[in-house]
Amino acid sequence: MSGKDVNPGDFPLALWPPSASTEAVQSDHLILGFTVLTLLLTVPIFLAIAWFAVHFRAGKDVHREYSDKRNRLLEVSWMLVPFLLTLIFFYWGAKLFDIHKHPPADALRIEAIGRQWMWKFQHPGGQAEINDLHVPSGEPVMINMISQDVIHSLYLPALRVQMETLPGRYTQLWFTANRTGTFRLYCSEYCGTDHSRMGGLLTIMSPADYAQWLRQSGTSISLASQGRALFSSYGCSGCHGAGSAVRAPSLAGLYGSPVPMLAGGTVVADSGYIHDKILDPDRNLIAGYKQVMPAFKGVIPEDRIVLLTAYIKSLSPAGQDTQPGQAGPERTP
Ligand code: HEC
Ligand SMILES: [Cu+2]
Repeated sequence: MSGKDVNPGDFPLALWPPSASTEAVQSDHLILGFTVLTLLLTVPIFLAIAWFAVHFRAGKDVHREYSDKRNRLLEVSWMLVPFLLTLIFFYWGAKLFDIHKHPPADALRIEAIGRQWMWKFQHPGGQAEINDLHVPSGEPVMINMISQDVIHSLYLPALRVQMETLPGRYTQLWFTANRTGTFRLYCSEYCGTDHSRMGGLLTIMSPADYAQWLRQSGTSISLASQGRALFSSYGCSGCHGAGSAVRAPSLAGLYGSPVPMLAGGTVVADSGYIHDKILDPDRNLIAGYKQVMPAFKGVIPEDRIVLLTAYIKSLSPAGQDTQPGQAGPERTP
């Protein structure tokens, strides 16, 4: 275990939380820079208002005549200069937003499920944890998340990242931590009675400590292999398996490839598509098949959809790199 740099109970009201990534520091610079600019633009106005209020107060003998002196250059410049200055922040903010929206393709992928009132995290090797999250430092980590019930929001203040978890739709956030330590994680979207308890600790470990933590934490059955077991226990293999009497599409090679739709056009089979197809197969009907698949909405919880998707993913070359070895392709004709 790495040393604990921060004791989460120590500074419950710290206004400036510790930062644990270079992107976090960049966000801080943006916020500080914008605060300074806002002060530069507003403080002189408030000082002037105060001065005018005192100087021109009722009863004081001062010059109050209308003046027709005009300085066009001055008037244009005090609109244009603040506009251009704030525009810099628009580009700066958009650039950071763009970085936050595009996780690197080789990022370590951790699945998160929010539900009233807990977080569940699933690592690719199958290790699962509740409320606490362990991640390695020095490498990009992408958290792919969804909600089992209402809207939640995963907030990792030390990394300055926060993302809503929505029912029925995957959202992502990513970061590369640059130090080890223990920090807080929260749900930052009011989600019911025990919302305030929906949080835990984020532990950032050195890659070696993380590898050791993975080895020590329970199951060594990968998400894909757990998914393969579910694939037969839910009866999916009865239709999608080799030699099935039902005419159902082969799921080998599905992940990442375009699927022709009955309504025309194609849809690329990503996690979101597979998720929707399992829960509500009557939506997005596929060309060339008779839809006989039962809807699994309300039957299969989100954390198991993640496992099934990991299994289906492992049947494709596109999913091989993230789920090495474990599940051998089970090809259907
Ligand atoms: C009764 C047979 C049957 C069962 C059981 C079944 N499916 Fe299907 N499945 C189908 C059929 C038929 C389709 C094509 C539906 C269409 O026309 O849209 C399909 C489509 C799919 C697709 C989209 C495939 C593509 O090529 O785009 C996925 C993913 C899928 N099923 C996963 C599953 C999973 C996971 C399970 C188990 C939880 C399951 N299915 C259970 C018959 C079945
Ligand atoms: Cu919540």
